[in-house]
Amino acid sequence: MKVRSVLLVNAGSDADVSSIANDGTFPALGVVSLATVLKRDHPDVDVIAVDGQITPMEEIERLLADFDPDVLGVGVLATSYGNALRLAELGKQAGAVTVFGNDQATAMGERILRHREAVDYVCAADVGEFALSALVGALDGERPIESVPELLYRTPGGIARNHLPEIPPEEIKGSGGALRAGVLDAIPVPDRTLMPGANWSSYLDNYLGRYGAFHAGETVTGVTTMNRARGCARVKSPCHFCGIMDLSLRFSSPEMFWADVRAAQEQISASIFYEAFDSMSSSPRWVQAVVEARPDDIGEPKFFVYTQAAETTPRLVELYRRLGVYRVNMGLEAGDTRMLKVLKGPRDSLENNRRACRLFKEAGILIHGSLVLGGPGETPESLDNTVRFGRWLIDNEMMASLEAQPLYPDFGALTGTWLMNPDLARQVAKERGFEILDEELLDRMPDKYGSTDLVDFDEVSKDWCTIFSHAGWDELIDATHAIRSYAERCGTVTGSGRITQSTLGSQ
Ligand code: B12
Ligand code: SF4
Repeated sequence: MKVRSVLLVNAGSDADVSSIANDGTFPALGVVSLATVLKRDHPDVDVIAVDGQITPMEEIERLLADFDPDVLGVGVLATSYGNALRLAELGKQAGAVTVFGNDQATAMGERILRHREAVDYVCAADVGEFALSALVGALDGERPIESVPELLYRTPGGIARNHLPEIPPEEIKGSGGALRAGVLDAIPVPDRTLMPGANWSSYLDNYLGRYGAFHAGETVTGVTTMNRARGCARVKSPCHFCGIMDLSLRFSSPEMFWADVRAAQEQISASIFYEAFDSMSSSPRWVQAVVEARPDDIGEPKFFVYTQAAETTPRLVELYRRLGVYRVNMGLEAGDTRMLKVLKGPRDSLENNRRACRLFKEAGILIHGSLVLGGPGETPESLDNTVRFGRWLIDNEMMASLEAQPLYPDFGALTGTWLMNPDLARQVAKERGFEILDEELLDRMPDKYGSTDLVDFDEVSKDWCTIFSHAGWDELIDATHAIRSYAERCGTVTGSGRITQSTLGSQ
């Protein structure tokens, strides 16, 4: 076949999935970046990228029928799998080749191909641009399918996976230290005009509706996500609930960072940038290099970045201020030192959380925080400490937004790995000093969740709670409500991730 048109859709959250504070306010950059590389490598192909999180499903269905793409690519998260499958079925009926990517596809690729005929390919790459471009080349008959990086597909001998570098070595400029430092320069600056203008207007409207009050006296002209660094210093010992697939530290050059900012200013008048670097505090040296390379004529872009309490120092805060950071996303996780050490590691503590929050408050930097309830060994007392910490944060006017949710054991995270491997769970419990509270249920987990592609995330969270938490499920839900309703009463934006609205119940 000759591929003439590609439709890329970030699937929106399935019905009933509870909203997080930032849902619909920042763009799904993945599909835009994929579209950019496709246009560069295959200039004759028509490409459209849309975000299903803010585009009604009927509109996407209409687009699918009118555009009639040869290839339909869908970005799939655990919380959007139902919508993604519906799109794949419609695409298949219309004769398109279908390919899934993003976190759910990476974690569940083999199961998806085993259970879902409507899905032809799964791309398990963290950096998916070059894989998708190579897939289009393979469909055009220009290269073998076996050469497409991190692609999963059916063969007469079973499901194959091409374990190949996701960024082709020839795309990486420089060598040695420079290679690691600038590896993400291989990803071109996204052409944000490949996503419809209506999507960009919706992000801006949603953002202003939720956070406009924090920008009094200033004109916000556009919001965007950008991603010029990935990874986290905890790569060898991640937080137990962290489901991010590849935590190795990778960067773009500072020049590329600013080229990306400038392009977004020109293309969609962006003035607010969500840099999705998983942990910006993990590399103050890179932040400093970016600050030093700041062009004089770049204006006043404002940044929202991920940071860790344990890595927050006065020097880092000063670097953030010079960069233009106005808000940080900090996974505070708990208000109880014992729980913080179990969930994250020895450097974390309630005092460290408080210290980091004070430093940001003094610097006038807003905080988006989240709390995870029901970690291993959670007790009613530790839960209470976390609820009290939530109130302290709000009373001290430190929070632009505060989320709370029961722990979801992502199958890509250590917590999910323990469910799939009960012996490992027992060994870790012994080493880290927490108990297995329901041995029989733990032993049933691999059979219950090990081969299906349809995981009910409320149920798996409840099972987790029964096995690992002394505080019961109802107590976790009550604590979630206590934190969220206090936030709402005080005018703080709030939300909960990876749980359905029906399970959460009304406020
Ligand atoms: C920024 C961000 C957001 C933003 C923007 C939304 C978005 N969809 O990107 C906001 C704040 C709005 C958001 C919302 C949500 N998010 Co979010 N978010 C992120 C974050 C921090 C970065 C994503 C990003 O922009 N990366 C940069 C871009 C360039 O890369 P990318 O999106 O990963 O895409 C690349 C690859 O995945 C792949 N790829 C992606 N799609 C496709 C499609 C095809 C066909 C192919 C071939 C490849 C491919 O190629 C892309 C380019 O390299 C990630 C964490 C992380 N580090 O990935 C979490 C993350 C993706 N979010 C997550 C969740 C749970 C959510 C919510 C469901 C929250 C909720 N309500 O419960 C919603 C979902 C909304 C939705 N359906 O889009 C989880 C997903 C977990 C999972 N296993 O499914 C993550 C991994 C964080 C985590 N560990 O908990 N999120
Ligand atoms: S949750 Fe954040 S701090 Fe923890 S390992 Fe993942 S990226 Fe790093």
